Amino acid sequence: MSMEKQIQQGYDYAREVYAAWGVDVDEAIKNADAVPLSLHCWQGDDVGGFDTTGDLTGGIAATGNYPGRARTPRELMDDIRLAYTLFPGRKKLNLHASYAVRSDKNKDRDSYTLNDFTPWLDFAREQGVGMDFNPTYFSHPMMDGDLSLSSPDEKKRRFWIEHGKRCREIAGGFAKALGEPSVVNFWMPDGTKDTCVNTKAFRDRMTASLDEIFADRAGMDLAPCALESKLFGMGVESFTVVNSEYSLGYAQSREIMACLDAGHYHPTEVISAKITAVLAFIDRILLHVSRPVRWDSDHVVALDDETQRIMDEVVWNGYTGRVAIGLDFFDASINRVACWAIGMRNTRKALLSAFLAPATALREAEATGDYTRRLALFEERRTLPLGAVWNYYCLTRNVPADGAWLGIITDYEKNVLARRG
Ligand code: RNT
Ligand code: ZN
Repeated sequence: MSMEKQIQQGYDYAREVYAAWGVDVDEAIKNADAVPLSLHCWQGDDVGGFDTTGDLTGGIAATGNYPGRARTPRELMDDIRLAYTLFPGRKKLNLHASYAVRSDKNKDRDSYTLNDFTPWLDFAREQGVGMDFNPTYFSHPMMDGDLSLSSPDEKKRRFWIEHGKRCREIAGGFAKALGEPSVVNFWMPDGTKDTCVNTKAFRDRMTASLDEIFADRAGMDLAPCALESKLFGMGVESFTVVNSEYSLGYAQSREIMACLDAGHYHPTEVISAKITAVLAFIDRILLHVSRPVRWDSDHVVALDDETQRIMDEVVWNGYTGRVAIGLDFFDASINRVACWAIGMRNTRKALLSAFLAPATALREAEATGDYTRRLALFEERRTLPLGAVWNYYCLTRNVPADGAWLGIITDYEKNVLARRG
């Protein structure tokens, strides 16, 4: 039997199974397909970027040295171009400021303009995707150790304030050019390795800096800003200026978005438990979908319980319009293009599964207090034929089904990545 025929048969079977639960498979596919997922450029080159030559700093690390890292904007675009053919659904490109292709080599991060990202804008146009953006508060000589916006060094602090403002302008440019809002995510490593005495002073300086960056409210529609919290970074273990409480308070009081990264909390704390709590008081959030293995390790997103719970919470509570979703991981120990494909396919699969779930039956069980039935349904849902619907979805979008995409990457590795030296 041809693969196409097999997939069609699987779909026919799955459609009936789901119909028995009152679920319309085609509707679920349409809904899952429409949610934008933002692909992070930094998986392709181990968060290296193109505007500095130094080491990665800021308490984050990509471990491994698998061959084939993208070394130039061209190579990174080639890799992303291929990755985009390996998963279905609406996508965006998530770029860091450090990936500037500078029009003038003397320009620094405090003076970047849209012109320094022209090749990326052209690439986004070519691919028909929107763009998200991130100021880069790490891997740069103007960092004060691990401090940026909270630095007591006024010259450095001012440099990073200007960087934040430039990034808002650039993202506004992306949004105008592409006709789709560009979310600007602010994450900075600021904190101290050992116990901090004057924690208030650091936070006061951070607040003053952020307030200056966000003072101009114009442009927030086209380029909405988010603040990402963190628990700790390597070398920044004892005190983090923008921790969870800080970011939620800031985002709520200043009417910006909060960014929740799956790896930025205590090991048993999960962001799926926070989504409707945060959205009760904050208008929109950004999610960094990642996989923390014992710590903020940024492993490739798996189709695990937490990824599923995240998507269930977003979808079942009707929050797809108020939640922006980006991927955030960097694994240098395996094929980097495969990382994108695996992470994106899993994230989209979790979305599809959320839309396919017997939500009406689940809600009914809960509403009638029948928690036994609710649990039974939750468990039976795990073995519903998601894979059959997924493969059909891929087929109809001209994207390889499960089992058919890895070979494409293996060829690319042989013909392109292995030659990079
Ligand atoms: C770091 C944050 C942040 C970065 C990217 C590169 O802990 O998660 O989002 O991963 O900005
Ligand atoms: Zn993140």
